[in-house]
Amino acid sequence: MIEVEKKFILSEGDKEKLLEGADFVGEVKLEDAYYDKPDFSLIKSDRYLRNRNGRFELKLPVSSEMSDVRMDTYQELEDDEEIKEALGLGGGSIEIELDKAGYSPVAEYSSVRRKYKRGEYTIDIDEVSYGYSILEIEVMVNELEGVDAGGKKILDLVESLGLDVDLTKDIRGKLLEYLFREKPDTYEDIVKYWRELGTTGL
Ligand code: V4E
Repeated sequence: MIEVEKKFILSEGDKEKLLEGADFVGEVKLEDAYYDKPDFSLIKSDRYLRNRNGRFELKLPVSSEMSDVRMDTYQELEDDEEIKEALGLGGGSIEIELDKAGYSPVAEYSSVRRKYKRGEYTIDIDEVSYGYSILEIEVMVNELEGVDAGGKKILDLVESLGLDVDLTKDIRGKLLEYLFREKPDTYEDIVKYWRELGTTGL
């Protein structure tokens, strides 16, 4: 299965519309520390290594054909051995190998995530420790349906509810908002690099 997700910042009224008839699944606290090298080469290459609640996760991009609306489609590795292999690291513990290769934490924050289920859609509402709130709609599709089918499902839901969002405009997720606030020069450097590649609408 492939997970397709899109982030939104919604008004309270639109949040209510979206959550109408949805089931509350639960609340979790997420403690995130993102790792990179001093030149931010991992993030620039659209790969994201984080320690979430004590476990390492590596997000790797899955390509999408959609052009005017950016969807987040990533494969996630959660096994330390697989992560080390994907990053070309040696065989010691992941902490030691990351340190040896020059990776260190570049962003740390926590979030409270409230999860809801509305039919086939999962809705996450995150309240972030540095004062930010963001909502994510997520749908699972199988490999045969493809990434674009998931994107279309999300757009169909947003359009059928008449939510007041500009789908062609990208917004900053939690990591990008953190860098925007705390490391503005780094943020500009990364986004400039992505703009040249055409991989972000920011
Ligand atoms: C994919 C991506 C990033 C990864 C971190 O995303 P974030 O929204 O901060 O994380 P979170 O906690 O919601 O992850 P989840 O729990 O869903 O796994 S940071 C930047 N990107 C790529 C990207 C891009 N190129 N352009 C735009 C506008 N947004 C994101």
